Amino acid sequence: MKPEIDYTLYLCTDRKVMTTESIEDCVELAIKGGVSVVQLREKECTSREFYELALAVKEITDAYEVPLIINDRVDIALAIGADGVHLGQMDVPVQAARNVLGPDKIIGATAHNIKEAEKAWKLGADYLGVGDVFGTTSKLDTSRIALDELHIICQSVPIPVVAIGGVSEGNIHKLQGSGVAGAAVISAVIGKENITAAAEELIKGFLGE
Ligand code: 3NM
Repeated sequence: MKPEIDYTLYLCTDRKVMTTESIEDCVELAIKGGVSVVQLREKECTSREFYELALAVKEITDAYEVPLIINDRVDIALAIGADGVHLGQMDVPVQAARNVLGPDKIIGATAHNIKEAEKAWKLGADYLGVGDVFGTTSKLDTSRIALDELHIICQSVPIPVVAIGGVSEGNIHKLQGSGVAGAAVISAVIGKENITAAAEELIKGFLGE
């Protein structure tokens, strides 16, 4: 059965940004702060390294019962028994991933506008990552999306939408009322000295506490 995912605080990993020695450490510290879903995002390692890292991270996410999503790589998601995969516009199409992964895996897709969002939903995506909402410094090839457009996307698709790009403790409250199911972050969690506290603060900000 497809897992129910709480998207409130969605962590994407990035070894260039993290303040810990290892990805495993930053994932565990972030989960302790309340991160509700983890995406393992590796851009520069071999397939073997990615596979082995994914297995190691899965031990942690399993121990805390937090879902694990693999970025880009349908094969690695399948090989390690991850909960799903996240696909960008340059990755294999959603329906091709669905053919490989079957009905029970989560497939997330990146969308930068309403057209891409509706297309991904119609092709069978389970959730959308929509950005760049606040101006990221962690990814180069992004373009900003206005909060108004984010809101329209949330109203246009019946699947959860997660806002991404430059989300921080100082701006996460602006997502309230937009209709998003959560916020996806890299630097505002794993780029901080106290990763656990950073995650806790973001959740409070998102929930308006
Ligand atoms: N995708 P940070 S922005 C992975 O706009 C990613 O599609 C984006 O990192 C998009 O929280 C982004 O440090 C990086 O800004 C998010």
